[in-house]
Amino acid sequence: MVDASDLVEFQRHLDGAHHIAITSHRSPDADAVGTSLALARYLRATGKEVTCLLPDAPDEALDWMPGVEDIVLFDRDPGKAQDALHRADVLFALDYNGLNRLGPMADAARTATGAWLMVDHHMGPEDFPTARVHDARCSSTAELLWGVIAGLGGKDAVDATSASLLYAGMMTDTGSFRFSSVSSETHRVIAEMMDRGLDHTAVHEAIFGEQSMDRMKLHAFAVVERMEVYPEFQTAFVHLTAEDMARFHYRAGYTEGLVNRALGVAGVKVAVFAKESTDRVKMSFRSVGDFSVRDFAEQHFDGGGHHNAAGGASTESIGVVMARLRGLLPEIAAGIQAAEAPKG
Ligand SMILES: [Mn+2]
Repeated sequence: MVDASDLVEFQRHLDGAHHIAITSHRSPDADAVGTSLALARYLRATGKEVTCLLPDAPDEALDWMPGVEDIVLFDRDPGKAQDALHRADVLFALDYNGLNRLGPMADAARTATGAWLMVDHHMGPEDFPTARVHDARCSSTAELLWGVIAGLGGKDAVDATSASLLYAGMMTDTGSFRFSSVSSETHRVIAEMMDRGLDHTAVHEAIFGEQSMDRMKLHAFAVVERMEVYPEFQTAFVHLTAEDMARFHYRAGYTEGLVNRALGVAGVKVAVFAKESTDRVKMSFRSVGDFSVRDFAEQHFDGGGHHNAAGGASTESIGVVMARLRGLLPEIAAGIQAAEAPKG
């Protein structure tokens, strides 16, 4: 929920701003991109000049989002990105709360002189922003951003297109509305989106409906050849090597959802997906129920995130990471048991 007092500062900074930069995290997901584009649409409707900036490209499943082609990508056009960052009177940080989440764009962002405004739902926000709307219990940045726009008096500027952008963030960040972060407020916001002409079927279809043959084969390969299920520990792992991904002509976003396949195995309460990337092994953690993958990721893999959905990374080899995960199985199982034990 958005507190009206949080928005007084937002309004004050926006009133005096001409150039606004909207930024979000590297490997941007639907919540990051959808909120960036929806906020840009609202601010432009109020007469501002807005540039959306991302460290790198969103995955192909978001190609349908109106305006995505105009986003300035730091890794493709660093000069243009730097200009926009430095020219901005106000900079938004959406769906992240630490500048290191900008990866290669972080240094340029640190030297920006405008006022930072944050809207985010991850744990442990840094204090670089001048003002922020932050709620770690909220389903998504999209849900929070609706509260921000409504609070600033911009409800009428949210049309069917903006509604679809916000809905995409809410839908994907909640695993299609099944995570415990979903509240009655989440559904009230969706009701508002539907009143504005949201075509929720079209959004779902655009994101999950169609996929390339390469992606489908990569998922099939991962499930058949690279999934390890440990029923006695209620845990499943999936991993992909760089070679695996090259074999199926990997593109950004291809591995989206793989961790949920592991989590979907009957009896599995904790799932981990690990993949080799250029300089490190990247990991996604998911759980159902009371076991906190955020704590687990933080403790063992320099990660963080949410209670049921977290990320992490390691500079060890994929082989070492997988061996370490297997070694942690008893600890995970004990954690699941402890989390499920009756309290008090
Ligand atoms: Mn998010």
